[in-house]
Amino acid sequence: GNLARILMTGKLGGTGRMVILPVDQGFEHGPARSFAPNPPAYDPRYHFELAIEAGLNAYAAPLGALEAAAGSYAGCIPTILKVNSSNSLSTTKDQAVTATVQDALRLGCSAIGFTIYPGSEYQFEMMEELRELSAEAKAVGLAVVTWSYPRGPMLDKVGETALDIAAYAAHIAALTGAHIIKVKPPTDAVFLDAAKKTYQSHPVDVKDAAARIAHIVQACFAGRRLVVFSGGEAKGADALLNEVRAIHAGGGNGSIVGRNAFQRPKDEALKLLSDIIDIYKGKA
Ligand code: FBP
Repeated sequence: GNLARILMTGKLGGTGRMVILPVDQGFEHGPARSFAPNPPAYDPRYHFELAIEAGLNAYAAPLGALEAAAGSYAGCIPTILKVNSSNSLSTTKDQAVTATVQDALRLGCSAIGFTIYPGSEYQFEMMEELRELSAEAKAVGLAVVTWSYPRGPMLDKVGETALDIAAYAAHIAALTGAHIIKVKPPTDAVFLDAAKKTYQSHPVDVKDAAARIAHIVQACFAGRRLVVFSGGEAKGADALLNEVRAIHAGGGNGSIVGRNAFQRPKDEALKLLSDIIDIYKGKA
């Protein structure tokens, strides 16, 4: 049904790989920080156009942005309704539920998207909210996409993207029943080793970016769940394409690229997204 629709859409349709455009950074980081680098991106219709023209699999956004553009683009590309959101004015590592499964149905979405923060003081409430929303979404045939971002008192900036912590967060998301799991690309840090909390050596060559991706894929039920990796803040095209090469080589299912797409002028963004798609097609 809806998961298949995401997988069958766009230039990567039918390959098992996908590229998704996520635009919730207005909530997470604020409008100017997100959209001033490329002002046409203040208009939610711009993101639909970008995702459609680039031949992506899906576009993910919070309620208001999907509603504001629904009149023009409903049905043109699978959408993922981001049903919870945080913001940079908050001091707590928590998210508010800002949309419902009913909203997703009304807007013709293929999936709901939900963020959990494993490690935060509020992690268990977030997981319980996710359980309720997932059950509702699955009952009506919607897919569930879970953003799993470790953060909280135990983790410093290095810990948030350390390989073992990223794998742990991905595995937790798989266990909550996500169809698609979204994490940041893991670094070569191994947090629990550093903190001398558990094992002394990690079962992976941490210096090998593709091996790190393969370790995350393994944590997502040995590849029985889909896992995509975020693009992060805007960076040079070569750096991003190298990350994508590692995701492809490590067996990851794709990328979810926001700022690196919509903060560039549209022609540059289309070129970069096309290069990313070519890597996932095995052409580059
Ligand atoms: P980007 O490609 O822009 O990193 O988007 C992916 C994403 O998960 C967004 O959905 C979200 O708003 C953002 O990253 C959160 O990033 P951070 O945790 O660094 O604030």
